[in-house]
Amino acid sequence: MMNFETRTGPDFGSAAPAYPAAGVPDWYRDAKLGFFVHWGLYSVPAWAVQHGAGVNIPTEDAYAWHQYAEWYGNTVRIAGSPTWQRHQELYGPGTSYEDLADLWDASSFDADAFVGELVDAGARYVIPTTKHHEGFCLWGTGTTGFNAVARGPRRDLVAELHDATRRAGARFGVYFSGALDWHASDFPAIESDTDLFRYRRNDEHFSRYAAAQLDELVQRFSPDVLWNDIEWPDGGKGDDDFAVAALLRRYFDRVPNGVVNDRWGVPYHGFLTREYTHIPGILDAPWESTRGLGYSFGYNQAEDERQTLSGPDLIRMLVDVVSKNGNLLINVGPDAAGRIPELQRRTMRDLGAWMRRNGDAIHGTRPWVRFGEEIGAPRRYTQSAAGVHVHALDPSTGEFGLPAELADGAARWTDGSAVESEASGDGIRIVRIPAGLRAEPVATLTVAP
Ligand code: FUL
Repeated sequence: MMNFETRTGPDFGSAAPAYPAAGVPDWYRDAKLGFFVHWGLYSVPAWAVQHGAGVNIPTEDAYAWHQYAEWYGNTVRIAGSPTWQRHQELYGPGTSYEDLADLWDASSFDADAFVGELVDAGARYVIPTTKHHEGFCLWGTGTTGFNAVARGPRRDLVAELHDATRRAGARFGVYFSGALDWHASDFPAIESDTDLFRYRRNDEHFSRYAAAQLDELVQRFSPDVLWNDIEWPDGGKGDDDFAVAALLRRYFDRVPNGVVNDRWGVPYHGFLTREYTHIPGILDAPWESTRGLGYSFGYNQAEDERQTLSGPDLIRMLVDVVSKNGNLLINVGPDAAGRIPELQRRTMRDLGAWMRRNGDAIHGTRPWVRFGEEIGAPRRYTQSAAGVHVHALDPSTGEFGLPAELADGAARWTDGSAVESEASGDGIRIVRIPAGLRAEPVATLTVAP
């Protein structure tokens, strides 16, 4: 959970490599909602120690008790950790993490049905993990036999997800773990943030390996988003053809309307990433908030309802992020078989139902002059050609104040209910929330310009 955009890598002075022009395409700013899909060998054990209310884990134990199930391959190597202990009991001491590859049976996976659920929830883009820190490639790569076509599922999962996403009319991106690859590396387990930077790969040999993989993904799938993680090896930050600058130039040549994130460790970024972080106000630069529906990205079967965002919580989070100029990249963690666990589907169904009624006040919008009001009933603003959308985050309050700038505009509720309001002091207009909307997670009023 570190912010990788804070590091900018080696200083090359006047010999600095040439980066493509910075920027974020309109389609990305309009999309607002995407789904991350964390799926890998870690989905076989699908387990991390339970986090959340009432669980206090000292900083020095954060890695041994990692909240992310997709970190299992590291956590299991920390002797005595709860993951290590459970792994011995369940699989026997002789079973390595990588042995789980052959236990991975994805036979229930139907890419069209799977992507259909994400798009039904309102997603405009889908970003699966093509290679997470474990080093297992989910596509038929020519760079290593440690991949989903040669082992386990024996299917090209990235190709299937790509084809289904395009068929569903959504944008397709790839997550790629740039400098952390536990399969290709011979490092001890990571037990601290310091270790994380110490045990990243920085050598030229590995830079070439990672570049070949990313080039394959770009050539085969022309992804709309390159979502790199944990930076790029320092040995690949100069002006060689396997370095970030050249990779990005090749990427934008192939996908001129593409976009990249900020986790490359070089002085170049597309959108900014924020992970499990609340942003207090509008950020001028396009940004993306990401998190799991629970405390993990990879499916963690130790979690229950208490750790999982409810539909209404997720909807309020989306509105809050969009009002502040962000996109929400919410994560789904399928089980090994390729199904979305029911607890996550429940939340996604609520989101989808709300988006079908209110999606026009989210997709394609931009922030208003301020993100919302801190005083009185909580509300957030977005705007589009239709006007300013006022989102009441707690409709059970029954009413809220429309600020003076909006008090004279023609207002309408998303569901067509009549708008009842009355003038109050200071040019504010008090709007009463119709009874039929008071149980909504968020009630949205549009005020025409
Ligand atoms: C982090 C990773 O370490 C997590 O496992 C997850 O993939 C998240 C999106 O990025 O840096």
